[in-house]
Amino acid sequence: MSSNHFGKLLSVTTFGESHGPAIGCVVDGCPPGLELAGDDFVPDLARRASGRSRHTSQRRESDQVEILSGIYQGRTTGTPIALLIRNTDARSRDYDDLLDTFRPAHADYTYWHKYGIRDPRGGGRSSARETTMRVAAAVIAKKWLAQRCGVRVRGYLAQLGEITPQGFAWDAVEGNPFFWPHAAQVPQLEAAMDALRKAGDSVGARVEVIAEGVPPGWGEPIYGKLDAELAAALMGINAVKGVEIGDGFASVAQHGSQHRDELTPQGFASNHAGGILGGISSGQPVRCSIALKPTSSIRIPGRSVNLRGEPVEVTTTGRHDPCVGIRATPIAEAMVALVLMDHALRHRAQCGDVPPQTPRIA
Ligand code: EPS
Repeated sequence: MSSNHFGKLLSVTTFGESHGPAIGCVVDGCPPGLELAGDDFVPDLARRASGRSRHTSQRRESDQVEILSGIYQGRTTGTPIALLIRNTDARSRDYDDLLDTFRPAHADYTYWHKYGIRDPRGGGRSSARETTMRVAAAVIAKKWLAQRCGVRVRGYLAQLGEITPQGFAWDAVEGNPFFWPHAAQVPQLEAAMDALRKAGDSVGARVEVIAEGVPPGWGEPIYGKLDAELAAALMGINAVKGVEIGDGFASVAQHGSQHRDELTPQGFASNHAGGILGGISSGQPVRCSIALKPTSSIRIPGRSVNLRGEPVEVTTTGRHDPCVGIRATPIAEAMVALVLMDHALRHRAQCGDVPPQTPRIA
């Protein structure tokens, strides 16, 4: 009912609030024998963290993972893996003005109506701080997928406001704080973000994730379709307002003769489907992208109401991201990796002994 949990054979439960003592997760269903240590979590948590450039929130958390269970002699034991990260840089006074009102476009209003109580400090449970634990959990999934299945999940920022990449190189993506695939445009992005920050406004973004090496067969008809579960997982990331699989909404204007991915003995002739046919992976790269809305916590005053329903003006101060999309690439990768590992295990459980009858083409 309370939905702090997702996944079937690989499941993740997260807990904690942005300004509570700690956030954490329990990852259950990871097969035994995977080497896992605290250092494994460092790179991806650093990629997601705030305060690593002037273009993100300046809250600086150490994001040090404590592994509380599920590991013996450096390997997973098959039992629940509990991970904990202590919050060390919460500044709750920034939220004093929000005790009595709601930020427009924020979860403040809906949480209040649903629960009748809300932790306004840092947005409480609705804070993007929670995504830290998704990324931590997915470190396990990414490692297992890479080692056991040869699957690599990686993403990049595919649009920032109106700016789109004018070139593409995976090598460029990790070389700038935006996860942008074309290094020559980074000064343009920096200028756009500086202007936005000065104006106290925010902007939306698009992130694309591609999973390579996924074999044919992952995903389940009818209600466990791989694309449906990816969409749900990606849509569940804070600020996400749209998900596309493959060509997504561009498919609307395409003809069947153009959209269909023809099969040849050398492989598929194209990948409009995003690597998923009938809810099951085809063996092509799985391609998804997400639309993130502009952050709701901005300095420009906006109209709202207070708890009594009276009109008020809200201005958000404190440490916020002018574009949450900048930090969303590792989070989107995480959700894709967690869904893929869950489906890999589900496929292995039901169909692991189905013999291949036709050569694989992709
Ligand atoms: C967030 C607001 C800011 C961000 C936070 C997400 O927190 P605070 O107001 O407490 O400084 O820094 O992001 C993180 C702490 C994080 O680790 O991602 C929000 O409103 O969602």
